Amino acid sequence: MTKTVVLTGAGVSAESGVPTFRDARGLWEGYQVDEVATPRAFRARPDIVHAFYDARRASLETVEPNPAHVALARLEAGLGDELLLVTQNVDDLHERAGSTGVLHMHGQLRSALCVGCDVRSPWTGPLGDGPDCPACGAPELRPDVVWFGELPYEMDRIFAALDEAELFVSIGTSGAVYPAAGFVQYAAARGARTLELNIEPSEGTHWFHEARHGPASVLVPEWIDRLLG
Ligand code: BJW
Repeated sequence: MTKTVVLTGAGVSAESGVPTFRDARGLWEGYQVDEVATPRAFRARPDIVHAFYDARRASLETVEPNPAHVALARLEAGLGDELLLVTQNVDDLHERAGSTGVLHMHGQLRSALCVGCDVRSPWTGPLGDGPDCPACGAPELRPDVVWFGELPYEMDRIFAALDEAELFVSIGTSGAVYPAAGFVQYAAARGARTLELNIEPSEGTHWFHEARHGPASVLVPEWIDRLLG
């Protein structure tokens, strides 16, 4: 079996109705990135930042996994421990499709992080009304997402898997945000074959050995059918 690292981005959830970030009508249309996606923005205007994430958390109730998420769950069943599925997405559509070992490097909407005690708690409701932390009781919860300037989660585990990977596949990400955008070069330098599946060439498309362009709901099941035979 092939040791495989798959990286997904907003494009894998686009056909489920979750907006991407940088496309037209993306999440940041109407917002400046630095209004909502930095620790400084949160300190300056927690009301705006909470409203942005509370709305996105609530909208998860209206979306469902698409065939790309379902196929990736099938890949996990086929490859077992040989697969590490890393997502930049903060939605839970991989889990709802049946994936169990997903590494959310940019955090999760359905989780809250306590600024006081650093404990992460499952969370489905709003945070804007200042609820207490279930662990320490302080009313200091923030969205458990990784903003610009913060360290993404579990980087050691990701780079260890990239060190060993024979195949690295990037799905539905623009390649605009580091460190995820650098995984392709890192994996290729250590001997992995690299494949991009995206609706259009990403910013880093030239770094991949192979790139296929089309909707994730079509390309991902096709690729996985062929891989699993
Ligand atoms: C489809 C499709 C369909 C559409 N089918 N495809 C150089 C090196 C290292 C770091 C930096 C650097 N320069 C600057 C930095 C710092 C910064 C950074 O990258 N800035 C850039 C603006 C340049 N990075 C950081 O600050 C990160 N931390 C960090 O670097 O710490 C230090 C460190 C050093 C070394 C090792 C480790 C750490 C933190 C970044 C945090 C990003 N956070 C966000 C917000 C999360 C919360 C939230 O959701 O609101 O994460 S930003 C946003 O972008 C979000 C996403 O996960 C991320 C990536 O976006 P993604 O998924 O690619 O979405 P889009 O919209 O950009 O693209 C979608 C793609 O899908 C497009 O290509 C479409 O065409 C395609 N598509 N429909 C297939 N149907």
